[in-house]
Amino acid sequence: MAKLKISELQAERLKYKPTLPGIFKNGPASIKPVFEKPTKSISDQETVQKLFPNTYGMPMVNFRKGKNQEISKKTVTVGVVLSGGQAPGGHNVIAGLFDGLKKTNTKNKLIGFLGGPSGILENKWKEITSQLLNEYRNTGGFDIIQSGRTKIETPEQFEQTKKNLIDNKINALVVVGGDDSNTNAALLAEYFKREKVNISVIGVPKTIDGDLKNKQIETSFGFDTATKIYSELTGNICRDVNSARKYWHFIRLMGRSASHIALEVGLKTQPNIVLIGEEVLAKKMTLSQVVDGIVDIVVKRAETKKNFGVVLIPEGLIEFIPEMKELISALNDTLAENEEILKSMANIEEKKNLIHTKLPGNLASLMISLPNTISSQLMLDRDPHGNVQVSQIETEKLLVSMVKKKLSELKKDGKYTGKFSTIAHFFGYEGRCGAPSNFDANYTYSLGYNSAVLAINGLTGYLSSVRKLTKKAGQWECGGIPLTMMMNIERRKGKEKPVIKKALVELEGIPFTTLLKNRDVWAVTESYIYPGPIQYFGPYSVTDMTTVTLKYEQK
Ligand code: FBP
Repeated sequence: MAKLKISELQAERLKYKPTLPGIFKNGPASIKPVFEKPTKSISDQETVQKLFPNTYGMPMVNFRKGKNQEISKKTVTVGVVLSGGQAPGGHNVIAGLFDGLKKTNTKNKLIGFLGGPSGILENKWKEITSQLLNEYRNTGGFDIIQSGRTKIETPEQFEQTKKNLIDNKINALVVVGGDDSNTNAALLAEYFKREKVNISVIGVPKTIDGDLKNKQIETSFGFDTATKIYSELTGNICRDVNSARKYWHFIRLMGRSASHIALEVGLKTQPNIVLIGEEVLAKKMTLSQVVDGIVDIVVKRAETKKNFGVVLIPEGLIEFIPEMKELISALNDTLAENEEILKSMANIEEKKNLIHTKLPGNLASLMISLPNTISSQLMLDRDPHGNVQVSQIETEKLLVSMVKKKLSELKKDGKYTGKFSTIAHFFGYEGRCGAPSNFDANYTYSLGYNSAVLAINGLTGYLSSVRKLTKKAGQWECGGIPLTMMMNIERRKGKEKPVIKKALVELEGIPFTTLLKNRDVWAVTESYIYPGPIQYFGPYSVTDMTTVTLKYEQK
């Protein structure tokens, strides 16, 4: 077979040797797991404990130096699955996992399930070999085995998973995913324990959204690279704006349920307006108040002849506006309850008319008042975890049209004399498969290696945890945290379910308060910063810098 053509940069990146935390220097057989105190779920303890009687309350694990030769005597087969949206560094998780397994025992085997969790259900997999991996080390994407959003949820699916893993003689399954996929990992770990099946389940924290984090999981992988890519793009737009001085750019940034991406990109580029969903929710702002806030700044800038600027909008903004949140939540339930009848309707208007009759009056009126495209986008299928697909809702265009309308009213009253030409953008898919930054290349490789150590030690229901991330990679600390510790009860698809709680932007945290302190100045001046592209070669301060969010959170 002809060899695939690769770019010069990729060829150089394939040679990059990720730095592992010092604890891994002599391999897994010289590491001992040290157990801390029993843990509790972050809330709803009684209910979560009842749902996870076999895996609830497990202690956190830290890895320390110590003889552990026994693990080299066993031969294990591990399965790995990439679940959910792509995030830079997924290939290095697999590389770290593979190297950790082989370093323990060269006979250990790694197989990758294809296309996400559906690969487990359909028993589609391929063996990961060093030859295969050598083409993927330090590259972006999940294409080595692809990803998918199938949720393993019915009793039949759990049974099928058990059967396929047993048939393939798998000792451990590593699930690389976000909060929903790791919730699924926790359910699987509990199920295997209940069924007395000796298969470990280990999670790896992935998502560009950055909302799978806590004290022990300082960041999810991919957030670093994706935000660096969006910051480069946003910085370039700021510079274009400052050069041409004729457009207002409205940029929606991915981040479904939390605004970490918008905040990070805002801090790195200092545009005129950065909307943060969590603030909108805390202040219980209506859609019209959000629009008024933008209008005020547009008018103020126009008074000094500045008819240009940049606005950042988190993708999930719409779900943070209380009235919209209420509408979406009612829609989630109504769509789930009327699934069958809606399926039989071909026409979207017909579907909307039915839904309007099922919604409470105030919510039906709100839905009817929205532009047609937006109300149709709100009706789109939920993902398998019951989330509305906000990546497909064009909030930036909704805001542009509402701001335009208000400005034209002000113009009529002689309160605005400026010009408002706009360009709308959505940055999401552009960043999810970028070649991992040095930080993400090291972090993902370490997370993968760490998951191998957890699995080989027979631990189950743990999330791979690599900490102290603002230090150099060699000084990072490693271990595992029980998945049940991160859980609470939430309403999904119309039912109360145990799920890993998403980490939202903290309004008292340094990242947000830094924005707060500066945003009035950024609104009226051109304080733009142009971060430029990710650097893979050059001075350490440039190649290995972490996100501003991580730096501030670890202060
Ligand atoms: P994960 O939570 O699975 O990592 O995905 C996050 C994300 O990138 C969101 O930012 C975005 O809303 C969503 O995926 C898009 O999903 P899809 O890839 O299915 O279009």
